[in-house]
Amino acid sequence: MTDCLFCKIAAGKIPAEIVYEDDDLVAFRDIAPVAPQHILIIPKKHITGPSSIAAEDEQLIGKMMRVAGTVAADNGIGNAFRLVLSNGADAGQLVFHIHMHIIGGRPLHWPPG
Ligand code: DGP
Repeated sequence: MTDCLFCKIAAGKIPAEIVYEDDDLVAFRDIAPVAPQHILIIPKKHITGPSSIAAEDEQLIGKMMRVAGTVAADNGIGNAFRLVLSNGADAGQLVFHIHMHIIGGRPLHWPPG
């Protein structure tokens, strides 16, 4: 998608502090961290959000979850981290390219905000 911020980050057209990349996924530091470790992991494929995941995306999204765990471990929070996906503006989704927040490095409370 041409006018998507995270597609542009995935394509290297907008700079980001990338901590992981492969053919399918990119993980980069959130520009407004809410914890000492706050990383976003995205598929390079444009998917608008969780409710737009198609059956053909199941393997990709499963990989995103698996790699999130390794990214967390590689950044020192492998034993205590939270994965967050927001769907829709009313849920706080600001960027409409699916992304999973990997958050850790401080106590994480429940319920989240
Ligand atoms: P959400 O509210 O779930 O849609 O989260 C969007 C996140 O994206 C938010 O935590 C801030 C982050 N973000 C927005 N613009 C940029 C950017 O240009 N670069 C980076 N690294 N993160 C961004």
